[in-house]
Amino acid sequence: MNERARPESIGQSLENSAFFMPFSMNRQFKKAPRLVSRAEGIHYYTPEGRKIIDGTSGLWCVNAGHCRTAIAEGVAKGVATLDFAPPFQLGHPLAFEFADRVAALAPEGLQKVFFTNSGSESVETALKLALAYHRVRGEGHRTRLIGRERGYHGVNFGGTAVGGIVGNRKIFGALLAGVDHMRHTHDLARNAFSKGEPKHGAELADDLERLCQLHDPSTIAAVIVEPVACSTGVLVPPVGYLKRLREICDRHGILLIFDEVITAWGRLGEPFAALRFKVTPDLITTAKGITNGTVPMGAVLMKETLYQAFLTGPDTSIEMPHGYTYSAHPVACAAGLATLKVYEEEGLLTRVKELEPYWEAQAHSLKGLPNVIDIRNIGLIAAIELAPREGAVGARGFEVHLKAWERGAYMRVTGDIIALAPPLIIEKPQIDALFDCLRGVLKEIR
Ligand code: PXG
Repeated sequence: MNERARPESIGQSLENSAFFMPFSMNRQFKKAPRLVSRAEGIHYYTPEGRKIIDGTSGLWCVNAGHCRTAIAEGVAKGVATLDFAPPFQLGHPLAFEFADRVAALAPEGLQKVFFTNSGSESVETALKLALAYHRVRGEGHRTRLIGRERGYHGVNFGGTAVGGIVGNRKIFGALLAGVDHMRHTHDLARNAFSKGEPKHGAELADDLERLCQLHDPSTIAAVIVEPVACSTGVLVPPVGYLKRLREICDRHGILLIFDEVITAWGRLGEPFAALRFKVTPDLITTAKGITNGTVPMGAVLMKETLYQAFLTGPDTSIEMPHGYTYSAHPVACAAGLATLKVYEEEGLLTRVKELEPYWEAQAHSLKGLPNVIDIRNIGLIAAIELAPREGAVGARGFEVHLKAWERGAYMRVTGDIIALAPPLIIEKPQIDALFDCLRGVLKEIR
């Protein structure tokens, strides 16, 4: 057995490790690490060889399942052929090919693609594009950005500012000026145990109208929302809510950005959630499943009209002073192209349509178990919300996370909400196994 495979040596060595783990309880984790060293299909394997069902597709990104040979081969070939190419004033064919392939899957009209390396960078890019778009059209007075409570838009300054998670914001100072937030849509009193889109709450979109009246709509550049807010516990939009947001934005000349870092790439049974909800935003941010999580990459899709607005200067001017060293990285493009091939060959971008009724029924079969106060679902996503323990919000949820791990399943937990979103290749017996594991845990904990 090699050093890496010995759990007790890992436990000892990690307590003084140099690795500052992101979004983690470093001290607690390093004392009792949970490690994975291999993955295949819908499973992770621990160094000691335990098989773990991946209930959250890694971090909502491994939509085609782990270690897909075709993607690994695409990446290997890509890195051996062209390891890097500067994206500024130079090109490589895969970037153009991949952008066209992504645009072909996008909602009608969103035909231009700007590449980034993560969801956070996609969000920053979209916010900057929105501000710049208004400015080049002579509407530089539109400087405000509107997000929503309980929204998650990554961790850079813009995304943290438009995001609506107090714990992610409060220790980082004033963030961006000119940002405001709409109310979130979570309403257990009216919508608990909804299947799919909840019935009540379309009128919550009118909170945008309130902000328009407060600030004057001519000062607002863009509104950013996740079609389904996943990180804060799977908040499914009420019927008609997104359409109403679109109408208010149209009325006031405000750009609508859908943050589809999670909801794209088949998670809701369509390449993009915008297609499922039949609401077309002006910009879409995405990442994660774009390369099946294998190589970091993100993208911003925008309406052709936005792109055209930047083409007004002389031919010799740089239209958009924005971009990253690794925008359209050739290895990421190779990974993306190989990923799309797998998605298309296996019908994964629409497979969830077939799975969803079964998934929904299994999720809701947990109703009535101790402490379960809500179950909600859409696409291949489900959340089980537990009542918090008195004086210890999140303790029960975290215990579920740990106990599920012991029983052989990995599930993300936010506070007392368990979020499930397995790879889209999952089969029905595996769905049963995932929910059986959770059922066992929920019966066990107090
Ligand atoms: N927007 C949305 C909607 C996201 O879900 C980001 C932006 C940022 O993406 P990057 O690639 O910069 O992390 C995300 C990321 C969770 C979880 O457990 C969710 C995310 C990241 C980590 C954990 O819910 N989403």
